[in-house]
Amino acid sequence: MRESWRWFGPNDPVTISDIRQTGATDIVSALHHVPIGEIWKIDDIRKYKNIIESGNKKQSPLTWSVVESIPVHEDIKLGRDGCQARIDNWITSMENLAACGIKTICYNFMPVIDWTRTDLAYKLNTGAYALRFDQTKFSAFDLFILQRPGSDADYTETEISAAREAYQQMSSEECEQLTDNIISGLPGKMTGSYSLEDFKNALAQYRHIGHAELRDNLDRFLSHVLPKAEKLGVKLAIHPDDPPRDMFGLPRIICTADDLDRLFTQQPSSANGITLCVGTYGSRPDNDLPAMARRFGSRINFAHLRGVSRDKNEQRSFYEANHLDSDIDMVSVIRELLSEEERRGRLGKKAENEIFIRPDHGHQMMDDIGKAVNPGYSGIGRLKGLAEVRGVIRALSTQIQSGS
Ligand code: DNO
Repeated sequence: MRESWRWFGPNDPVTISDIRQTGATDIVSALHHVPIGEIWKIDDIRKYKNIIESGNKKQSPLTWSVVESIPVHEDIKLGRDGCQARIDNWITSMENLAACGIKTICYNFMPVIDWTRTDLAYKLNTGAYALRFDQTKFSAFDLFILQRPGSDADYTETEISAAREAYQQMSSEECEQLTDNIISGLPGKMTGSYSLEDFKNALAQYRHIGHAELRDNLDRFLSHVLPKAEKLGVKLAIHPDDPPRDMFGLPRIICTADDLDRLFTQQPSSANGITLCVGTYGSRPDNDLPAMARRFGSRINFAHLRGVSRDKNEQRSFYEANHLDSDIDMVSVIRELLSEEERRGRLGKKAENEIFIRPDHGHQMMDDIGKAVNPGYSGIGRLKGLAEVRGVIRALSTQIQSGS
């Protein structure tokens, strides 16, 4: 298991020296400044890698090992004429990364929006702040703020009246904040940030794209990317759609174990793999995370170890809980990941196949409260998450080694 940490680049308030103190050994990052769809040049990658690794001789070393993410241009997801040039650019970026030794690449195939939350500072009873997705607030945004044409067909009468009530109770500042949270693009954004009008237009482009069409477009993308990845020894890691279900009338196709089965049936290449984002998959009650970790073990190239706590009466709403105390049995998930590594070891490929894990979306707590942070990516909360998860890994590894 390789402990990694996401770093958003030189402007990230959590610095490389801070990260060294966490005990993580690997960095997860991206060239966030390169416009989506353009090539990541080798010189830029080297420069960036150098910022991360230049202190390695004197200090405990950090290696840029995982890319999260090379964004996939909307033209590719839409299967537009001319998208081949965008696919070629994506491949060139992958080749350039591989030439610099960076061979694990996370990406996603969510149309228009990336991960989405309604609250970025949801106060917990501990006094810390968490991220939250509230289905009623989300519907209120879709129906009454965005006023997406046709949106009422996606909700029941009861949902519409609950959303109307929530909307009527929101102040104009709250409406603005909600709009901002949903459409302005969270950190590490893989999509643009939109005005309400642009956002509506972006959604409208998918009018004729259903699940089948989007899957075909993913297939087309992968059928070009995977053969090259195999040759380069690059491992891809598709991130699930977060939250894992259709939103704004857009199809979302990486949400469940069935979706993953379909993905690997269509594209069996050994380079085709996943990011097991435990929190994302876990925000659906029908995803059994330890079972998924077991079933897709050989395909897991990267894991985000965080948990969510779903609302009792509305299972689509959740907040991001402590890493070990959520609706997900994290200890069992970690046990599955360790067994997978052991299996790889028996096949003689442990070293090159260790699974990169990272803590994800920590709480904003203690000295981080009141600081400008990237939502979900403040230092102390993630440090707590990493420390907890590390303890579990250590304890389970000892048990596994001693055969108990
Ligand atoms: C959120 C992240 C996502 C993720 C992308 C992967 O914190 O998990 O932004 O990086 O969806 O492509």
